[in-house]
Amino acid sequence: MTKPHILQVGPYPEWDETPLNAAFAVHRYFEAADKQAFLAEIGPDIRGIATRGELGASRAMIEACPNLEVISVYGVGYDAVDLAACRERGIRVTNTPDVLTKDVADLGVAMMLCQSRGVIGAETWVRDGSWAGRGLYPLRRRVWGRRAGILGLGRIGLEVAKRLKGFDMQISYSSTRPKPEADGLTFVADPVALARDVDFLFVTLAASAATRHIVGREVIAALGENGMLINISRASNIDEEALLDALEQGTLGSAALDVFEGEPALNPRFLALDNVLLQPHHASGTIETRKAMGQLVRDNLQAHFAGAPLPTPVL
Ligand code: 8YV
Repeated sequence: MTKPHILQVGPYPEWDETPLNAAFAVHRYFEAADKQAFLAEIGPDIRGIATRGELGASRAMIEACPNLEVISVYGVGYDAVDLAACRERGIRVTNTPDVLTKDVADLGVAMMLCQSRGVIGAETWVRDGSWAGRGLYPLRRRVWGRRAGILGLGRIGLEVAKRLKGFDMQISYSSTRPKPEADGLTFVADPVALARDVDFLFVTLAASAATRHIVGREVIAALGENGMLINISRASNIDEEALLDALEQGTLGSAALDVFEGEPALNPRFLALDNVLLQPHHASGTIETRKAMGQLVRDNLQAHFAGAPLPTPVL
């Protein structure tokens, strides 16, 4: 039997490349020098796309593949896949939920701790001789017992809340509606009101056109000069210009960010700031989770081509 032809949008770890190449005829989009010419040549053969959360699949890419049947996303977020283009042609879309939830929550909480206690600066303080030369490291803010807000109480938001309870924090959340599973958490419908009442604001929303810049100037101002914004979702949920202005002017205390507009080429204004912790979009980046994500990407593709139910369908 001939292997289905698939388009691979970005690289995967070696442990995924081998089984992917064994099961499919793989065309590596990311290695093509002339991407348009590459798509024009192999597009008609392509029946599946294997992509990553942040890379997605654009309408142009989808249209260049007239025989496309399925798009399998390595990631829970599928906002970079043009779903309208998929719906028009009945193209199936899958993602990798659940397997990454706890790692993403872990990194969010690690970023909060790291930033609030100044762990990176304190490490430098030891290494550059400041401890011996200048004395004690400047004091930073406590985490336990303070107030946390979670914007978007889905799977990841709930896991963040579970962890924050261990720090005896007062936890509030904003979501489209109150959630029965939000045991011990206070519902605040308005994100501005949520931000006003907390010290740490976690953004754990699934991104969509409706959530674009939901964290705008008002939310950032409400969080204020002692507040910290932690983003482990998508950059589009935050008005980055407003965030940069507030961080530069000190009207927002600090931020801890795993995602950026135009990443990995982030706005250089971030690099000049010392009140922001920068991470390279790796909240799901553990060996265990990435292996499970890669397996699920293949399981979805294989189920589709075998005519079996998709394990984790989006569309
Ligand atoms: C990325 C993600 O897909 O789950 C998501 O939505 O953004 C991530 O897991 C991951 O960084 C791999 O590129």
